Amino acid sequence: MTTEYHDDVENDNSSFWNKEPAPVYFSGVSRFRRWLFPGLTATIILILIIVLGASNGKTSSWLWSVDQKVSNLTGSLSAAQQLTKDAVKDIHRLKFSVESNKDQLTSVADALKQLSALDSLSRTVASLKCSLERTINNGSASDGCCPLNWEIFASSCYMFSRTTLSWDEARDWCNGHESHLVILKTDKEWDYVIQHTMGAFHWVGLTDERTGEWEWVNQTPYIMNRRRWRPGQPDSWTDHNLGRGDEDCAHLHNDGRLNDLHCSSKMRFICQVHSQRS
Ligand SMILES: [Ca+2]
Repeated sequence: MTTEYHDDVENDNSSFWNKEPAPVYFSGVSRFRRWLFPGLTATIILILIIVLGASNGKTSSWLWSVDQKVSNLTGSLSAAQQLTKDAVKDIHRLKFSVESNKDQLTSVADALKQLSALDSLSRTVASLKCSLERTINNGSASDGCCPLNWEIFASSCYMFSRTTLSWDEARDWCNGHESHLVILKTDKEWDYVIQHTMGAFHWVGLTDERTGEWEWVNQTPYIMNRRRWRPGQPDSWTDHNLGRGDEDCAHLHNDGRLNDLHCSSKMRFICQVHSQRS
């Protein structure tokens, strides 16, 4: 009984030494398993928190960016609205200005009509003056008669312009005032005209545009006199960048000598008309 008991005890002891480690081992695994799920859960939650946090940061950044864009758009819209208001105001101002200018243009047209009438009146006055002189001088006007404010020299009347025109415009202006661009034939005429034009360019009635040969504006031939021209002129220069053609029109230079120049150039001019004699 004792042995059996001892054996039992031994067995029990054996059982005790042999079986005791097993529960220790299974207890560690059990604890690992017991903490595994909460640990994983906590890790996943932590990862979710981090991801959500990062995502939240990105979202906040995106929302801020959108907010800025909306703010900018609002500002742009306000500026556009202001510009539109300003444009409407400008349109109203322009409309008022156009209506005002329309009235002014009507006034200018009326003034031009009056000027035209004055020009006609001026010619009538000049003619009356001439008739009066003839009456006073028993039927002859000693110095002839010229349009008002024109200079008289020998048997011609001269108009030295202060405005500048192209050669063609100057020719037309003279023709429109019953005269022509000046034709200079005698030394006395040259000297008289040069005295009145020194220091400024003036068109004269000389051109080679029609035939290539220099001729006066009334198509009488010009006899070349080199001393009346500046050295090296006329040269028919073409590098003036003033359009088609070369220098086909003649003008008096600062020193009173001739130069050929492109006809489109603008300068003063001289008109001439034969004075009215009895
Ligand atoms: Ca020239």
